[in-house]
Amino acid sequence: MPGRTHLALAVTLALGAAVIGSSAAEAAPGHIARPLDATLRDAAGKRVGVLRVEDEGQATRITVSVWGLSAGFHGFHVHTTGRCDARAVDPATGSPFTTAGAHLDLATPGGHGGHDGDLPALLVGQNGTARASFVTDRFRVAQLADADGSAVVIHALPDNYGNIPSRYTHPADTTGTTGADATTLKAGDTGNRIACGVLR
Ligand SMILES: [Cu+2]
Ligand SMILES: [Zn+2]
Repeated sequence: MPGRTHLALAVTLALGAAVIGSSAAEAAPGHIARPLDATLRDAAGKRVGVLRVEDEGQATRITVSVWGLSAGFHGFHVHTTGRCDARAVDPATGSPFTTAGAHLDLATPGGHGGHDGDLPALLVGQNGTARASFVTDRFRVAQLADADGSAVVIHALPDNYGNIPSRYTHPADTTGTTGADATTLKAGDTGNRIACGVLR
C-alpha cells in the first residue's frame, strides 16, 4: 500500500516540523511563556499573599494580593534567586530570606530604581491588605524562569527608589558624600525582608 506509506511519512514529517517549530518559538524574544505563580510567606511560614507573573503583549503583567501586613508602603521587588529560606538571616541587618539574593538586574548593573526587578511599592491599607496589578517591560516571564529561578520579596519599609537629591549629605562612602549612598543604591532603604515567594 504505497499510498498509506506516503501518508504515514507525511504525518511523521509534519510532527517533526511541529516539534522543531515549538522549540524555535521558545527561543524567540516574542515567545509567550507559561505564567509563573508565587505564594508569599512571612518568616514564620504564614501565607501572606499570592502573586502571578504573565507575559502580556510586549510587557509583563504582575497581579498581587497580600494580607496581614502593616499599613503603609512596602518595598516590593523581584530578587535573583528562587529560594526563600527564613533561617538565612543577614547578620548585619537581621533580615531573613537572604537566599533570595539581590534585586533582579538582567542587563547593565545599576543602582536601585534602575534594577529590572524594581516594582511599584505595595500600599497596604488599615485592614492589612493590598492588591495591585501593573505591567513592566523590564523583564519577560522566561527571564525569571532561569536555572536558579527568581523570587518576589516584600520589605518592611517604603521604597525611595534611590531618589535622594544631591542636597542631602552623608558621611563619605564609595558613592561620595551627597545624594544616595551605597545602602540606598542597593535597595532603596526598604529595610528587612518580611515576606518572600518563589516563582514557579
Ligand atoms: Cu527587595
Ligand atoms: Zn532595586
